[in-house]
Amino acid sequence: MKRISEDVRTTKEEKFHWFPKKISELDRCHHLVTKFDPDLDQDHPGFTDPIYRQRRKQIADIAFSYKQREVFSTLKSLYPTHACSEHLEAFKLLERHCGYNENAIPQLEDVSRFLKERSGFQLRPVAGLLSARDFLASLAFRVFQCTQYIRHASSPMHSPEPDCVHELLGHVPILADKTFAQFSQNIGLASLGATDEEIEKLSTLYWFTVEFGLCKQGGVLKAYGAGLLSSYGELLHSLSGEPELREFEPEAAAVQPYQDQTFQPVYFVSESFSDAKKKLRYALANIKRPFSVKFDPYTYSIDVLDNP
Ligand code: HBI
Ligand code: FE
Repeated sequence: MKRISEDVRTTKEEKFHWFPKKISELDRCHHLVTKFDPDLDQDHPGFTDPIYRQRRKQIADIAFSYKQREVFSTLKSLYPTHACSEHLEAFKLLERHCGYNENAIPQLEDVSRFLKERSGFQLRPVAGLLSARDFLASLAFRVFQCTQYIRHASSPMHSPEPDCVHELLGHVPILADKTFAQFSQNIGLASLGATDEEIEKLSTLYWFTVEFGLCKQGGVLKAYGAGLLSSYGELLHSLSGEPELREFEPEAAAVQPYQDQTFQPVYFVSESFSDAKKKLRYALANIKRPFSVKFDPYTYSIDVLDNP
C-alpha cells in the first residue's frame, strides 16, 4: 500500500489537501507564515527589541499549545465500548444537564448539585493531591475532594497528579451510582481513626477499585475505575487482553503492589458493585477498632460508639 502523507490524501484517484472538518481539527491548523515574524524579518520594527520579541514568543507559545477539546472527545469516543453502563448513563445526564461538552469545563457547583441529587455525594474544591488519610476521611461524609485546575496543555493525555479531567470524566459519573457511592463511603468510614498500616491497605484497595477497577457486564469486561476512564492509553491497555486479570477479593487487592508511574500489570474484576460492596463489608469487619463509627445523614456528622 502506498504511504499517504500527512497533508495529502487520495480518494478515488482524486488528490486534495487535508482540511479541517470539525472545529477541534483547527488544532492542526497552526502553520505560520514566517515572512513578517519579528524573530526572522530584519525589517520588522520589533527586530531589535528583545523584550518585545520575548513577549511575542510567550503569546505564540500559548497559541501553539491550545488543544481545544482533544481530551474530552478522545475519551468520549471510547466510553461506549469500554465504560460500564453506570458510567455511560450518568455521563449522558451530565452532558444534558451539567454543561459537560468539548468546549467548556463545567462549574463545580453545578456538578456537585447533580451528584447530591443522584447519590448524596458532593464535591468540595481542593488545591492538589491530599494525604490518603485526609482524602479517605472526606469520603466518609460523602464528600469528594475535587481539583479544579487542568493538566498542562503540552501533555493533554497525561497528568502525573489528579486534575479536573480525571475528576470530572473519571470519578464524577460513577459517583452518581448509589451502590458505588455507598462502596466509596464505606472505605472512607473504615479509614477514620485507622492506623497508618490500615490506611495504606485501604489506599491500595481504593487504588484497585475506585481508580483501576474492572467489572463484568453481560459477559463483557468494562472499566469503572476513574484512573482508567480518564486515561485513553490505560483504558485501552486494561481491556486489551494483555494484563493479568484477577477476581476482586478485598484482602488480596489491599496488599497488591501497584504502579503509579506506568500502566498496571494486574487488574481486579468485580462481578457487580453490589458484589464488591458485600465483599468489602466482610473484609472491613476484620479491621478491629475499640470503637465503631456511624454516619448520621441528618446532621452530616459521625457518631462514635464505644465497643463494649
Ligand atoms: N487527593 N486531591 C486528591 N485526589 C485524589 O484522588 C486523591 C488524593 N489523595 C490520595 C488519593 N487520591 C488516593 O490515591 C488514595 O491514597 C486514597
Ligand atoms: Fe482519582
